[in-house]
This record gives sequence, C-alpha cells and structure tokens, in this order.
Amino acid sequence: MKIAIVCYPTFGGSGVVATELGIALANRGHEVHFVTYKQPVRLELLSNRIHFHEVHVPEYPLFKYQPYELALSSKLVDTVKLYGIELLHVHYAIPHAYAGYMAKKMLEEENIFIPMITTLHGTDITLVGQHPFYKPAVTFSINNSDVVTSVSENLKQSTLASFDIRKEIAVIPNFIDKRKYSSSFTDCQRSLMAEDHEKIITHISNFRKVKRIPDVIKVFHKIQKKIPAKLIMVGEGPEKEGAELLCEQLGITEQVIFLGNSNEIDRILCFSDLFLLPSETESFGLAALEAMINQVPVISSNAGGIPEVNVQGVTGFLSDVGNINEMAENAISILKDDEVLSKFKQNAAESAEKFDLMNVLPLYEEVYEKAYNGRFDKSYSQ
Ligand code: GMT
Repeated sequence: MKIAIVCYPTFGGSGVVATELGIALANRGHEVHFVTYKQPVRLELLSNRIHFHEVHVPEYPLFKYQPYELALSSKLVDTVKLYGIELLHVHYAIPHAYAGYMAKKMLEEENIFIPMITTLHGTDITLVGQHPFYKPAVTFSINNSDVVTSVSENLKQSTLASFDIRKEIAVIPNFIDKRKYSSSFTDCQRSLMAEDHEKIITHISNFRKVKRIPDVIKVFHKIQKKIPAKLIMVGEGPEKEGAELLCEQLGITEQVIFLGNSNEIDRILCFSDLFLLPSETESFGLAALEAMINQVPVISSNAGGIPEVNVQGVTGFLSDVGNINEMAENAISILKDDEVLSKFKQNAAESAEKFDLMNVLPLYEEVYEKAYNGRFDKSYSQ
C-alpha cells in the first residue's frame, strides 16, 4: 500500500512513533511518504520505499501567522496525486487531522477518495486540544477521520470524556522493535559516565512543564544521599535552564550530566540502572517503554496511561504525581540490592516485549485494510 504519514519531525514521542511506524511499514513492503516541515529526526535513511516531502510555508508579510495547515493540505493533495497515495495516516490531531481533512475534501473534487487515519497521541487531547480556541476544530477533525486510534486506553477514555466524539476509537498501543535492541552493545562504556560504585539514573524528555523536571532532580537529590549515583538528563526544552539552576542550588551539579538531544538513546539506556518519569500526565510514556526494553526499571507517576506500561512492583514503581518522597524511597529500594535490581531489570525487559513491533504493526495494517476497502462508502467517515 502507498501510505502518506504526517507527523511532527521532532524528538517528541508522536514523531518518534510515526517515524518508526513508517520505517517498519516500509520494511514490510509498503511505500511510505513522510509529509512534514523537516526530515523526521529518527529517519536516517531514505530509500525507494521511504520518501520525504518537505512542506514549505512561503513567508508573506500580510500574514501575521504563516498558514502551515494550508501549505500542508496543498502538499498532501500534490503528493497523493503525484505518487498515487492510497491512504493518509496523520499523527497528532492538531493541525494534522484538520489539514488532512481539507486535503481529503479537495481530492474528492477530483474523484480521488483517500481514507484518513488519525492517531491521537496525548497532548493533542489532554493539553493543547482542550483549549477553547482549538476544541471545536479538534472535535470536528476526530469525528471526520475515517478511523481514529489512540495510543492507550486511558487516552481513549480522556478523549471520550472531554470531547463530543461520535467515532469509535481503536486503542493501538505504542511499540518498540525488540530486534533493534537484541544486538545490545557488548560494552556499554558506563565508565564514561560514572565510577564503578555509582548507579546511573536517567531521564529522557523534551523538558516541558508536563514532565515535572524539578521532581526528577529532587528525587535524584534524595537518592544520592543514600546511594552513590549519577543522573543523566537527556533532551532539550524550556525547563532545562531551571533544572540546571536547581542542581546548583541543591549542590549536585557534579553528579548531574545534561546531554542534550540524542539519537543514541539505546546507548544511554544500555548503561542506565533506573529511569525516572514523574510526569504530570502521559498518554502512554514511550520513553518508559524504551527504557524497559533496554532492561531499565522505571520509577514514575501513575498519571494517564503510564500504568498500562509500567507495572507496579514488577517493572518499577508508580506514585501519585508530586510524591517525590515515595518515588525516592522506591528508587532506593530497587537500587540498594543488586539482586533486586537485576530482577527488576529482567522484569522490565520481559514486560516490554508485549509491545513489540511484531505484535502492534499488524493492528495498524488491519485498520489500514479496513479503511482502504471502505473508502467509497460515504457513511464510512460519518
Ligand atoms: O510527551 C511529549 O511531550 C511528547 C508527546 C508528543 O506528542 O510528541 O508525547 C505524547 O505522545 C507519545 C507517543 O504516543 C506518548 O508516549 C507520550 O506519553 C505523550 N505525551 C503526553 O501525553 C504528555
């Protein structure tokens, strides 16, 4: 099948999922066309089955805000016609589903019927999409998608609770490709980051407020009082500067390493002993799943869809948002005993396998088939 994927090309979870999905689909023989404003960060190789089409928004002085949705919908129309695209898969409702719907309607004028799948990722529903300025457009875009999928049961329920939805929402969880990690490094080179006697604790995110970065630092501050450890902070975002300042105030600058954005997440997770994810909300927590497949147990909040990924007392521990004392105690209980730590590590990897690409990809393919076969059915998207 020829599939156009629309996503954010950044390090955010939705862009990562969309990119990995596109690569996996191409490996299965589909032809995948990414349509976005920049080559997705995880998309290193283009091939005859993976294409990238850049959306340009020409600057025009009359426009105070340059109309990206307009440019995206036009680019989609052109791409569909030029490459014979059969299906459109948009990740993140705003503004992708909205632009996708416009493209669909423009194409219908030319008797080209193309089904649109919208995947909801989280903040498009739980944060940005809730704003009264966006809500009617988000509701409309969801109701007018041919198929809607959500990355967790929790996100599905939040969507149904917050928007007037007339569509079925299929839950297709995020995934990881375990084969990618089975060739794990023989030497993780942990000595580059920490002394032999130190444990390595990691946090990876886009450092937005929702990630509760100060909680990450405060939990680590408590842990290192009991257990010699280093904290590795991976990512960039608005909360980073404040985090660096907080480390200084707490006197732990020497033990906290800020690495910035990285395309070598598996290398970093390879030498990590524990992952911290105290988020305010998280529709799924892909970062936690990536940690788990790399045998890293997770100390997290119990917000949103995280409990669908991190299993209490098995792959790590979950606490109420902001309960940094409990998070630190749980972390210490895992880290202080090497036998306990290795059991949690093993559990984490085993549990993550449930989300292996091989289990999840067929669910997307099934949805694509159904949508494609029903594309001429006028009632399909109603
Ligand atoms: O978490 C972020 O800030 C990035 C965001 C995104 O949309 O790119 O991630 C969301 O989608 C990910 C992939 O489906 C999920 O794993 C994250 O939990 C979700 N983030 C939130 O709900 C805050």
